[in-house]
Amino acid sequence: MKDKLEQLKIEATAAFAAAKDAAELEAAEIKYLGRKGMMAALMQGVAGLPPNERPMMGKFANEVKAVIDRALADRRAALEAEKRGAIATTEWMDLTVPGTRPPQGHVHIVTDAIAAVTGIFEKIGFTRVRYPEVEWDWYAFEALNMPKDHPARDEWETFFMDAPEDAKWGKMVLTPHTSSGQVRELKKGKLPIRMINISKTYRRQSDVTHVPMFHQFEGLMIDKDVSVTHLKGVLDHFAKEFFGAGRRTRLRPFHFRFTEPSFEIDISCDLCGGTGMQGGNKCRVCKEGWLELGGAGMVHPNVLTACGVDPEKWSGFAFGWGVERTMMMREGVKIDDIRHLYKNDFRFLTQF
Ligand code: FA5
Repeated sequence: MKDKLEQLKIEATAAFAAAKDAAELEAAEIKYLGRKGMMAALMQGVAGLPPNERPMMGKFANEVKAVIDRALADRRAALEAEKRGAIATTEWMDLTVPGTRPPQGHVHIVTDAIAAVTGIFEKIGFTRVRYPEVEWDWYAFEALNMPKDHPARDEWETFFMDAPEDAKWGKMVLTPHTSSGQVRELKKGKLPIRMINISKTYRRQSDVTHVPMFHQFEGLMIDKDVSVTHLKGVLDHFAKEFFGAGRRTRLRPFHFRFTEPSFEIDISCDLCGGTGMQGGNKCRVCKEGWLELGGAGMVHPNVLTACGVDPEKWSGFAFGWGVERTMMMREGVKIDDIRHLYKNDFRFLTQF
């Protein structure tokens, strides 16, 4: 038994030392030290010896096993070190080679337009605010000089919330226009005001120029002696900054219950170059060379009064434009259906 153990020690340590890589070392480990390996077999033999021989032989067998274990550990460490040393030649890299850029996304074009609009108005002293996506009837209509059952409300094709009516503020609606932000701002009572409210708005509409969820930007300037000239100046400044000097805008007389006088603002259509025609047909988007971007006017005294502001002392203008439509009219954008913006089609979005 002792000879056999000696023999195993010589053989196993030689086999480990000769292993050229981790796979060979593992095979040798299984052969000599595995559960069904040669060392285990000899250990079983020791267990079967007569009781008087067992302790001495057991001690010797353990010594042999310790030597073999160490030989295995030494070789494993040596192979590891060899491998690490070889990395310098097998796995070198040139840190000066330009890297591969990960694919980079970009913000949605509407988000981009919101940032651009904000930037232009902030530069001329307007403060960006945003108001809730749900609103009370009073803020959306009543305070804006549209009493209950007034037909002017129909224009806003409003979504009503399935929520209890408030005794003071009325029904809850999905904000149909950012003009309710005028009311919220005026009711704060901090005058003068230069506000630009950009928020989400909702209407029951869907076609080439309408989506059920869209954004509006609402300007409100309240001060002493503000006139239509200031309104025109601010809107012309915006149009020049956003669309470039070459585009034309026009103010068209209109009627809103919450402004007096009221206007709609059109811009010459970029899709058809302001001609109203595209390839022998009427322009799909504007049909007439001009596209309406929003409404504007001088804030009606009834609105100021409803919000606790004295119309004898203060006056001002307001305007509300659609962000999506405004963005679509940017030079070169050429989107011929507003609904593309919210289809989440990657092929469409990655064009910008
Ligand atoms: C209004 O919403 C008024 N609150 C604007 C206003 C503000 C007038 C302040 C006076 C003073 P109108 O319903 O026309 O007005 O909408 C304004 C703009 O929002 C439209 O010109 C258009 O650019 C955009 N818009 C309206 N409905 C939609 C829609 N369903 N999808 C996309 N854009 C829309």
